[in-house]
Amino acid sequence: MAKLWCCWWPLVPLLFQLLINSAISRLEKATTPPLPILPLPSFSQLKWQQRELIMFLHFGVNTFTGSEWGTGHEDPATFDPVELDANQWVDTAVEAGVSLVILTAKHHDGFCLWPSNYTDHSVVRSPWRNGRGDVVQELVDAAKTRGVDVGLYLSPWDRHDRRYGHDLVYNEYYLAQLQELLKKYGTVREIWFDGAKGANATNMTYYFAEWFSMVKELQSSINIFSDAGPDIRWVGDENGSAGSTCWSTINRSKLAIGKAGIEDYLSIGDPKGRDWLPPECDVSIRPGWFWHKSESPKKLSKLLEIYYNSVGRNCLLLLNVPPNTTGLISEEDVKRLKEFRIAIDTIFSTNLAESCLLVKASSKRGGKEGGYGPENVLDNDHLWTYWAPRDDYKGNHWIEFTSGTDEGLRFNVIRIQEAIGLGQRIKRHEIYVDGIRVANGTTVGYKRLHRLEGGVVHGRVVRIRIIESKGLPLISSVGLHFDPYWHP
Ligand code: FUL
Repeated sequence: MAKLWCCWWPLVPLLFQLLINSAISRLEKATTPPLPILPLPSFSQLKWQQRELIMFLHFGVNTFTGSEWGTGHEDPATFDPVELDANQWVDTAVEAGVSLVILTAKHHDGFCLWPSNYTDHSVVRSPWRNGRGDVVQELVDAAKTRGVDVGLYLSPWDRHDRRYGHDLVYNEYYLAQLQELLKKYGTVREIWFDGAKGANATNMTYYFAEWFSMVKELQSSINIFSDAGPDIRWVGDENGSAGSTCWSTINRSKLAIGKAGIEDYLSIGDPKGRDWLPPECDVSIRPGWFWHKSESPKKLSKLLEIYYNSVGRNCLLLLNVPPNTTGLISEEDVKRLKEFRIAIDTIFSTNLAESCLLVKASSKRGGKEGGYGPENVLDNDHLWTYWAPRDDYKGNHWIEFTSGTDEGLRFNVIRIQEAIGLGQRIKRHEIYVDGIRVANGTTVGYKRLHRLEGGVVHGRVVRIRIIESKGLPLISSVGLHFDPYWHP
């Protein structure tokens, strides 16, 4: 017996190692996700990004006086939207596929759409609802019933209040109003700090640090919008168009609210940016922000162009639809919005890539069972399931779709989405159909849409090549679509 043990004992460490290895390999069964590349979006920024389309409601004394920037001397008696129905506003939003509506609680003229305790320049002095109305409350109630979120715009520039220009008292006044709005009306998902100020306006220092801290203290899930964030940045123009290169990353230290000359930086962002600060494209469905009798809504083709240049360039589209003097969104705007929604659904509800026989890629993380195969780009999760190449793959990264039919694929729009939860990465990409390049671009981000300048293409094999990226490219979704409204 002793002899037998003698010849076996040198094998004990080996057996031990085998046991450990098998335990580890059981643990290693699921391939781990790749490392993120910083900076990353916050939870609220990620939720916001998925909204794609949000609605602005510019409403106030300007609606009645026909101006865009009120003087601050307007008589509150002019505000009398006799048929105001916030349910109609929110129904219009829901039909357009909007999940967040942002109201101008106070524009530059200083008139408050809620009964503020800190000024009488408000609905209280108007004939509307005999001075007992509250537009903010009516919007909040209508939105709540329909499961829509609310955001508020509180203009820093106030042309009415006499405290404006006196730093301490005006900042106290502004903070008091912020507290009213953020305490009294339930959850507010976005707050808009507009950077506009007239050329001859009184000098004034805004205490942004105090404002932003107070906002975050009162509303944990809110996103703060301004020229400089801290959560959402202005895109640098008001035509609803982002740069064709558009990074969600930027350096906040280079930005300031109301600063001129940074528009291009805002529009393009910065691949080396240390802050995740995605852009929002604000634009009005009409020429003005406020409703004016003589103006009409943009054509459907214009709205679609805006959609491709904003949502299709890694941005959110904040589309303004101003209620009119009766207090309703005009029928022609409602109709145009419906057409817009129908068009978006028509274009994107069918993904021809799903009909492909074969989807393959240059490499995939974790091999066959890794869970990061190219087929992930065809499911409905556009964030957390994605195609990932192998860590050590050195060649060009590509993903390819092959049609199984003789007729092949006929499309004029290509959609690519990155798994931005792990950082924005792609710097340059190209798209080939049967070996011929049909489109190329730089950034992708949450969503990149190529509406083909050359019109419809017809072919069997579609390949997306990632020419340059920060680390490995991670693609969460690809779509090949047909846009019947596009006639280049
Ligand atoms: C600008 C303002 O001056 C406009 O009136 C409008 O509110 C727009 C959204 O922002 O800076």
